[in-house]
Amino acid sequence: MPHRPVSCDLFCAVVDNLGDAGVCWRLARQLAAEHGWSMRLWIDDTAPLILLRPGIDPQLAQQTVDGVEIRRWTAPFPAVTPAQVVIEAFACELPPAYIAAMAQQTRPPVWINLEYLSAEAWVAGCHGLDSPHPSLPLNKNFYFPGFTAGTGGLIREGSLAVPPPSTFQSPLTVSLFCYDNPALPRLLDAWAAGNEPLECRVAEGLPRRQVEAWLGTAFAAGAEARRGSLMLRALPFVAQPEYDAVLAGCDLNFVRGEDSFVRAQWAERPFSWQIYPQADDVHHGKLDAFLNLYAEGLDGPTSSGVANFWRSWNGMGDAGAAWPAFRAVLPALASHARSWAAQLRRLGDLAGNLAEFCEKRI
Ligand code: TRH
Repeated sequence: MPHRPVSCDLFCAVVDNLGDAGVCWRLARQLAAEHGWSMRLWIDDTAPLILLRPGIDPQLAQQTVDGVEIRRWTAPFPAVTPAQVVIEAFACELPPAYIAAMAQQTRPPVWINLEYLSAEAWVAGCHGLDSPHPSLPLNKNFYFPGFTAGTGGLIREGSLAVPPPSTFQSPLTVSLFCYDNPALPRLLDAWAAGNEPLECRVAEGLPRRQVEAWLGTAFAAGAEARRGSLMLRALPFVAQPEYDAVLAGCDLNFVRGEDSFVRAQWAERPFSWQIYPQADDVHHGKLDAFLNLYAEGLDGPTSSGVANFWRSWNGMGDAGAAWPAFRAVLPALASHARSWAAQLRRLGDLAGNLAEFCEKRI
């Protein structure tokens, strides 16, 4: 590790939801804690961050939490000395004044564009490629998280414990974190009408509001409701580390987007993923790209049980009808989840891989 801590500016523009902030906060904290980097996180909206890490003060334009200097990204952008490493998360487009300052540095910063997570086959071929700036003496490197060799791997903190395998006691325990999902009411119907006792722990926000609509009665955080074989518990929103405990405490996890999707894989339990919906159903191809990777090594019934259910959960079928076949393969999926996570760990973690990539170029 270089003597003087590496300085790094990480830029995050919050598009919607929590994931942009969720991924950037995890990465910033890990680079500071595990690699001793001097981290400065520029974020244009701290609201999601405060949910993910209670204690962050929304009033402060500048504060240091968990070894990360958090700065509100405002326009006009303040005149600061660019860091040695500049991470532009999810192609958020850096402030022009900051780019001009980067070009003034005697040693141009290592400029990283951290891409969204995708399982598509082309990702490994684009990982690490660089593109020279059209007019300034700067080079941008594209850095792709991923599930295969040749990518940057996934975010995984060194301190993250591997939970004990689930035991599938009765009731079956399920956590629910999703977007607005038209497939949900049919699934809740199937669970309520089923023979097996099932406890569904419902995350705050979009999931709870949809369950409340299905119940037709108030269902505030902390509330419980029973319908036939289905027991529903409304969870409060918990900080990121506690969310890992929610995932580790269930037999099956419904997750979405990017960060919770990755955490579900580190929880080494069966999961169902609602991918971030995009126009023209572009996300369907991305879903299948991951399914093809994830289902490698699974036998026919397990693979089709997963594929049919996930596709139904993402608008391509009836999740209520696809549930029994998915339920039947959960034990097989539970052991697959452990070998899958072991396979992912062999890629190294994204923060470690990124630090190595950058430190070679500083
Ligand atoms: O919130 P998301 O839907 O974020 C999305 C995705 O990142 C998507 O890729 C991106 O394009 C879009 O934003 C703009 O889902 P995600 O990525 O799972 O982020 C949710 C975060 O919330 C994650 O860090 C886990 C965290 N979380 C908690 O910390 N506590 C909780 O109680 C819950 C339910 C979630």
